Amino acid sequence: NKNAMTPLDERFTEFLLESGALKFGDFTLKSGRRSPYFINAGAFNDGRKIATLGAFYAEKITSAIANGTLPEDISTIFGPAYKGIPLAVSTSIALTSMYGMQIGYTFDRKEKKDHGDGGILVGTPLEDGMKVLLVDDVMTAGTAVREVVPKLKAEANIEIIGLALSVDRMEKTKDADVSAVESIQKEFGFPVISIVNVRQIFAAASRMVTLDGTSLLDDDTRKRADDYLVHYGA
Ligand code: OMP
Repeated sequence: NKNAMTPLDERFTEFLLESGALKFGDFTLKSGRRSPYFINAGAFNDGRKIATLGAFYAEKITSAIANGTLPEDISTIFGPAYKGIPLAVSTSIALTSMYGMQIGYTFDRKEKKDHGDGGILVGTPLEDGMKVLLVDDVMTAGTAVREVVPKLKAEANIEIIGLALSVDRMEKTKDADVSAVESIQKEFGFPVISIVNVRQIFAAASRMVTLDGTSLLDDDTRKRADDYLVHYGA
């Protein structure tokens, strides 16, 4: 059984599999690429799973604070609607309850609101000088993040201090040989951290065996994943 001594990537891979968030098959991605695996953050759909997910993000974020990648005075966690909302909420809860951090959460509306406060953001309001950490689920090409950054900058003179993902699929962007994560880091000048990347997932899953001693990841699946990464991997 897993305990705190087990590396984060191994514990998180087990959590992905156990939650049904990691699936093998034939999937068409947002980018149009056909992938033999898919990570669905929508599978974290009950109290235990979303609390556990928030705790994983908090663990990754606090180690990034400890090694100087992220500052410790983060004002708020921003999660883009809709899937980023439970991520921002569960991560801020975990950072407060497990690490005693004082931190807000913020998310956007997808629809325009023409009554009441008329605002496009919900949660901790963004104000000049705030340090905002973005959270998102899975990054393939980085499209989602590119859309949200200008929206936040228009709201106030904030500093986006980083982006925390659950899974970095480590894929090349269409027109460059670098990964989407690297190109986002370069383009926006903030660090991108992920709980795991896809190579760590496959390495960890290959080491896992079922009760009858067979590998959890059969050779055929492993090969299709490797082939996919030869083609699209950065
Ligand atoms: P980009 O915005 O292009 O980086 O694609 C990431 C988004 O695609 C995620 O936020 C999901 O909406 C979706 N996605 C997954 O959720 N899991 C995957 O394994 C792959 C994708 C995808 O379509 O690329």
